[in-house]
Amino acid sequence: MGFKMRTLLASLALISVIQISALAEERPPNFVIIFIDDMGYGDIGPFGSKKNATPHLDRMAEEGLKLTSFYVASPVCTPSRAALMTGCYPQRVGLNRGPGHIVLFPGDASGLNPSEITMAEILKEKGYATGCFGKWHLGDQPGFLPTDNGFDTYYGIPYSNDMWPGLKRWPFPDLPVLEGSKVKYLVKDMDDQAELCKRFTEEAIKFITKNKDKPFLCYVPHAFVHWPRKATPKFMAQAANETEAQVEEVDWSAGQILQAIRDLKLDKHTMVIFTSDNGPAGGLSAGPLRGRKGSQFEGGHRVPTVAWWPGTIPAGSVCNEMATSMDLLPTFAKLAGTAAPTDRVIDGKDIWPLLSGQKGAKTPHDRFFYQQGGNLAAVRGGDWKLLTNGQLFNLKDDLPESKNIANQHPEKAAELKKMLDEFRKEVEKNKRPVGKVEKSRTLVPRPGVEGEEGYLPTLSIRKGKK
Ligand SMILES: [Ca+2]
Repeated sequence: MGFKMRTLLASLALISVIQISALAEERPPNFVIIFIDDMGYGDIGPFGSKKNATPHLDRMAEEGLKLTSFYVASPVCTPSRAALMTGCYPQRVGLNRGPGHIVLFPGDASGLNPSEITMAEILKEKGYATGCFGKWHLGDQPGFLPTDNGFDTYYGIPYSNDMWPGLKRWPFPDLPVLEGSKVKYLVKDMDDQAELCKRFTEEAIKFITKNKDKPFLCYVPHAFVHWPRKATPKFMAQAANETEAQVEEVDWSAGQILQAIRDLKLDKHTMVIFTSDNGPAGGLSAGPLRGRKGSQFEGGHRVPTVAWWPGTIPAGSVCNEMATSMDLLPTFAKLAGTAAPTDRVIDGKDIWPLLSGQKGAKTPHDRFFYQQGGNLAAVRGGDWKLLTNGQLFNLKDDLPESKNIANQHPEKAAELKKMLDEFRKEVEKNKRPVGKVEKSRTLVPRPGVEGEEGYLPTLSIRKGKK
């Protein structure tokens, strides 16, 4: 081979290397998060449910990775979502509880501080289209909504689907479905409730289709399977009850989204995470775990999680290492060619070595903190878990947390107690203020109440008065 030919080949090789990296730079992966409300660890086929038919999630797990020790940072809605969006423990961003209740209520003056940097804002900065389709629950005042926090597109309910006049315990306003920051329609009855999964799925697929030529973040926090429950007629007809019908409709939704991604030939460029915002509410299952929604036991925090990215995440694999919803922000940021913010403490860590199935990859966390009632309630370090009440469990030998062995292992209990103390101190030092507005009002009025009084924040009035 002559000198000229060699030089030519060498420069061609160089050009293709440049082209490949330019392509990666231009086209980082898409991200989809399907975030179910109140679904437990034992509610889907890949995690052992025999009751619910979840063929699409079964296939997703066969083609992807099952994470058996994936945690949310709180066992209830608002704090769990705050952690997912910011990559931080909820108390760090002031959202470990709402101002008047364990979660935010309609018209509360608090919400996600606009100065927090959400996953959507990080990705938007890198040229991503960002869409949120479903239940937000991080504040309903100006500055707190998805469209104020990095999402170009929003379609969904601003808080829980039980915060409506159908629940008589509180004087709730009508339940609005928002498009952007505007009210699109009101959820009037159970038939409207039944449509929510289908509508959010359709809007998500519309968004994916529209943005198929650029990178996107598609966040789908379903209102299902939170009470009150009703599914569309097809699912109601084939399931034993409304709870099973909702689980199966959520499975359908995941299947529709995955199929849309395949049909658009985006499957090699898209990571999809399926998980839940906290442990099981009534009628749902924590499988082998102790505790439910609201609890500091494993059932409250450990959620059924599947990661899917054909050709990149190894098919049919299982990861038992500890990982958390807070890790998605730094992991996505890295894959998008950037990094988590460095001007503040971020609790999440890059879990790409776990997701991509690197041999021998270990959890980046030597500790994970659990909550109950908005307060720090437990810590896990390795296989050990200590509750703030002094109970010690070994999760490897005793997954159902049935035997308190604090007396047999005082040195382990002391080691974990030190982690709890360190966390309290460290968060006290590095916590950031919750978002606040001076004067708040609900997005829509209470039915039948005239004038400004109809917009009073739910928790500022007592039922029966006025
Ligand atoms: Ca929830």
